[in-house]
Amino acid sequence: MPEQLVSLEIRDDVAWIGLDRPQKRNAISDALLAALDARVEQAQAAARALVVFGHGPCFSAGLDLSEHKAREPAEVFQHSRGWHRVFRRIRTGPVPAIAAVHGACVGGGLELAAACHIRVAEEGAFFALPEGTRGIFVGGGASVHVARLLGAARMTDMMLTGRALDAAAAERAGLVTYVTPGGQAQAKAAEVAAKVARMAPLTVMGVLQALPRIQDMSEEDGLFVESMMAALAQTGRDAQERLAAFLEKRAPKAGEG
Ligand code: 1HE
Repeated sequence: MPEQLVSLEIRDDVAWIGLDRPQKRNAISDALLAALDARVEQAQAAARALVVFGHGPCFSAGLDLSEHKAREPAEVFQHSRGWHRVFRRIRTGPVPAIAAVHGACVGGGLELAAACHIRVAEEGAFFALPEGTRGIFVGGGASVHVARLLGAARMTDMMLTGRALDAAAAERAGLVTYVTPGGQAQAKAAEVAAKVARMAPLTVMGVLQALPRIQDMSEEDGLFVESMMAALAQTGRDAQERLAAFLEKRAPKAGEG
């Protein structure tokens, strides 16, 4: 039987996407990347939040180095563009994605986590960009997206020295927004995903579609798009019902969940 490579389970509006190649530390081979792409497409059609996690001892060891020993420049270029396509599906798709990280989250594994919208890490997780040690460069979007999360200065340090960030340092740097005790990343991700799945669809659309684009705009253009998005969200049926629920004391107060 062929290896499954990526598992998918849907429970209560949440899709659980598991990198499932633990004997190779979930190293991302071409086949695993294709399986991930297919699973993400299925999950986005069926769920309101998705969680990406790793089976076995870690999240992911990144690029499958065994497939990269001898590739021509044009092949590497197309391969990198392929990673961008798959991660773009996650980043710009309709469903918020949460990475639940334990153990190693390195190289392309970190790029995958960075493609998700929220990152949860357990104590003991670590983040690194060992490309320099291997004589290669990032190719799954890190120069743009990891640099935005961490700041180019920290990414430069990680790439030039091979330094790893533990979960606490990753939280201080803004890479992860929840740190849990060992063994608890998936439980926390489930809690976060349940909240995300209940959020108003047009607000989710604004956060996933407008907010990242606004980061690339001038101040005036960004504020213009924000107002357009507000006009769209606030005049929807969902807003009318949710605002009324608060005013009639049927909805939780801010911070209550
Ligand atoms: C692999 C890979 C891999 C493990 N490609 N086979 N990524 C890296 O440079 C990270 C390389 N991996 C590691 O540093 C370590 O494996 C870990 C810290 C992630 C985990 O250590 P450990 O002790 O749990 O496992 P291990 O004994 O090192 O590895 C177990 C097996 O997985 C072993 O194979 P085996 O047949 O000898 O059992 C390893 O060879 C295999 N394995 N990682 C292939 N990455 C779009 S560009 C992105 C660029 C990058 O991602 S660069 C970063 C690459």
